[in-house]
This record gives sequence, structure tokens and C-alpha cells, in this order.
Amino acid sequence: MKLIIQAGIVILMIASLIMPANALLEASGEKAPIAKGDNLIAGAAVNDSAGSSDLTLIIQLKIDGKIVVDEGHKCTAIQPLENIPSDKDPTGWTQPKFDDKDWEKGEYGVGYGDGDDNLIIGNGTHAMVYSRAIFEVKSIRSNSKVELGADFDDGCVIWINGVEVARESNTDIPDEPEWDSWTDKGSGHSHEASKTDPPTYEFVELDVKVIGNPFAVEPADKLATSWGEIKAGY
Ligand SMILES: [Ca+2]
Ligand SMILES: [Ca+2]
Repeated sequence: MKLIIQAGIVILMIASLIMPANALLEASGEKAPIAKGDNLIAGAAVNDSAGSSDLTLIIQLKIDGKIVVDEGHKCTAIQPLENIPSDKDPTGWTQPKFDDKDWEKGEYGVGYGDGDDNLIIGNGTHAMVYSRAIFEVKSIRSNSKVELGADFDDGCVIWINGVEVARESNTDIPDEPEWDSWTDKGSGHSHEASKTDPPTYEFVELDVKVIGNPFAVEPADKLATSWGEIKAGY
């Protein structure tokens, strides 16, 4: 009996060396900027490597116990074939004021394979599917309890109003994710979605920074627009 237990321990030790490090959703440490009214959540679902047979991102967001984003929440999505909007600003698509009118429209979750997606998008030839959703907040305080959940395959990065608030740890995704940032460029990282109904989320708790309307047009935007018009000869 003792021998069997010792053999079991040795097998577990070997398995822990072979298996990739335990992956976990982690908060970024940045305070989530949240306004009363409309807000934007953006999520990148990330494949492990070329040829991946599945991709999933389903987001849940709870504020003071009230669910404001969940499976079935309206969203837009795109499989990027280049940095959006540009190589100089590869995460500009996470900003509330980014124009996503040409993206596909549907509901969370986004991805393909495994029968756990409402908006079927992407394939194993590219690393990412980007998604964006507007959510409404009735009231927010700096001490509000904000719980962010994600059910995903193989990795994810999530932003609220343009600020990265959480991502899957132990991946090869760089600090500023780009359109071709696979989770496994040598790390061996992969991660399966729950495939349960309802989804089983991994949760992180976020600190809050209360902000004004993130969709408001700033005076600087107006100035830039009028200057552009002047230069264009209007
Ligand atoms: Ca996958
Ligand atoms: Ca899927």
C-alpha cells in the first residue's frame, strides 16, 4: 500500500513538471473606470496556436451583486487581420469612442468550436477575436463591489472603458496585445472553456474609479475635428 502511494506521488510530481503552469484569470491591478450610465467592456479571446480547433470568450460582470453583462449580452466582434486601428495603437479598439459599426453583431459568447458560442466567429488561422459590449450602470461608488468573470479558451484580455482590468496569466501575450499574439509561443499555454450551461466563470474582483461619461465628446476632440476641417479646406 505504502509503495502504491509513493508511486502515486512520483507520478503526480512528474505530471506537474510536464503540464503547463496552472493558468488563472488575474486582475491587472488598475482600477476599473466606471461611470453611471453607459460603459464599454472589450474582450480579446486568444487562441493558443495555429490550427486551434476552438475559441471561446463569455464575460460576466457584476456590480454590487447585480449582473450587468452575461452570456446573451449584445456585443460586436471581429477576427482582426491587422492591428486595429493601427500598429502605433494596437489596443485603440478597446476605447469607448472607437467606431465598431462594421464589426459583426451578436451576443456573448464569441468564438467557434465546442458549441458554446452565440456569435460564431474566428478560426484556427488567426490568434484573436476582439469583442465589445455596452453595459449600463444604475449607480456606482468608489467602494462598489465589482466582480468580473470570464469563461474562455485559450486566453483572454479584458478592458473596461479602455483600461486593461484582467487577463489570463502565464501566457505569451505581450503587455500590449496585438492582432497576432497567440497564448503559446513556447509557454505551452492552453486553457479550455467550461462548456457548461450556464457557463462556469473564473472571477476576479476589481477596484473602482468612478468616472464621467466615457462616450462624451471632449473639447479636444472638437478642436481636432475643426482643425482637420480647416486643413481639409472647409
Ligand atoms: Ca483554442
Ligand atoms: Ca467556442
